[in-house]
Amino acid sequence: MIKYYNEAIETLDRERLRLLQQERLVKQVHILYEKVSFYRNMFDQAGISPAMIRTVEDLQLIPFTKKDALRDNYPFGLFTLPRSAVSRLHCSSGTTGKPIVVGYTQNDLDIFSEVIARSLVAAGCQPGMLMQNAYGYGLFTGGLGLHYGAEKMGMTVLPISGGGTEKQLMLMQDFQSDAICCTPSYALTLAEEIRKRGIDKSKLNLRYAVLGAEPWTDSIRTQVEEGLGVTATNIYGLSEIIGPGVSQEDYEEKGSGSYIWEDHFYPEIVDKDTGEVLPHGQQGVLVFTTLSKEAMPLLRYWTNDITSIYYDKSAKRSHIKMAPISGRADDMLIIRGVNLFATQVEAVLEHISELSANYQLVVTNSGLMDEVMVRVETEQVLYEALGRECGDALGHDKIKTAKQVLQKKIKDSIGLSMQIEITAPGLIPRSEGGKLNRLSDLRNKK
Ligand code: ADP
Ligand code: K
Repeated sequence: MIKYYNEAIETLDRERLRLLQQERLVKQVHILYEKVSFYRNMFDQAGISPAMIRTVEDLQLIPFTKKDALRDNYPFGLFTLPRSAVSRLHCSSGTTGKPIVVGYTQNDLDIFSEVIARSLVAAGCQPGMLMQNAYGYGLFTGGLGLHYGAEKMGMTVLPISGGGTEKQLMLMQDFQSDAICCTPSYALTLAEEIRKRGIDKSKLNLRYAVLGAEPWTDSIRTQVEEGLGVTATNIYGLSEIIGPGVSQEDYEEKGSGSYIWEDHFYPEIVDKDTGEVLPHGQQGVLVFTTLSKEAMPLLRYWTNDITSIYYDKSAKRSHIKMAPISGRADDMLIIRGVNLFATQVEAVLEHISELSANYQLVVTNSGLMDEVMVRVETEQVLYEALGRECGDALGHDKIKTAKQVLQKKIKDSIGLSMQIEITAPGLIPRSEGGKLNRLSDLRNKK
């Protein structure tokens, strides 16, 4: 059994880790100033020079790099090298029009595989295990990222990609997959299909699920772990920084946050309005500086993801941890003055056993004010039992009570009154292989 993929680095004492970060940072800042006109102009306009950046604290002198910079320099304008020196290109979806383009040298790809390999060991995987890779292959960084990282770590990879649930379940049984990686919403779909089809869970060999690419909470974790018979951990990342594997939760430290592989990615949490760096433990926008990337390094990249970072003294590794992402700053709803992420509602569902983790938020403003409706499904087994008991499961007292409890818990913990619609199982949209949008914003845009 291996406990670490790269023990020396993963447990490096923090002072030496800091020195390594600074050494890499200094080198990278010089390269960017020399090779990338976007950064040269940024430094010149801010009245700073590369020589002023000597420590990670000095990063605060540098303005943020936002997604616009990638759009404005589309497709290859942020590369430090000619396109011909780049080994691979990936794109992230981007909301409208042109995608965001990222490039990797062979060395960048090695780092990508290295951080994924570390992540998979942290997730509980071991060399020799079979990884069913149900992340999408293609321009998306998830499929190929996990693929090469799992191979490097010594796993057998099944490159099945996302979707095709029938085949996923067949090969999962026939090949006895030990682990699966996919989005949490797709893991939920698979768990549900296993139950629906009456697949005998003792015929499965799954032990670990490595889930990421979208926000999720323990409400989903509980259902996936039970439904697939796995230990499920969180993997986080974004194309601009490298892809998945920027951070990963340890399977024995579940719930305490995900390690950020700090020798390659330097994190800061900043106030979303003022940009001021916030102390450890405080929530804000996650900002990353890459430390070792060659083709497209980024300084203080504004991820738009909301979380906090902190050191966990009792942890196996010395690297800093981040809390689960609450959501993206641009997915945050402001309802009657209250900030709201879908994950806050999801977190409440965990404590109501009558309800499943299949939910959707519908926002409207047909009246004078914005209204949020939570549509959530009844838990399947209970639904069937209650249906047999009284004909209409949704009319059963247990469900009526669950609805009231949900309404009250949401009011108490979030501070908003929401309408609740409890539905029969199967009526809320499911992931068919990729990320799932749980928000339906029907407010008429002015
Ligand atoms: P795309 O934009 O095409 O979906 P990316 O993979 O680059 O491609 O998306 C990265 C974003 O996905 C992150 O900035 C974050 O918002 C979200 N994300 C990725 N992993 C997680 C995770 N484990 N938890 C929450 N959000 C995640
Ligand atoms: K629940």
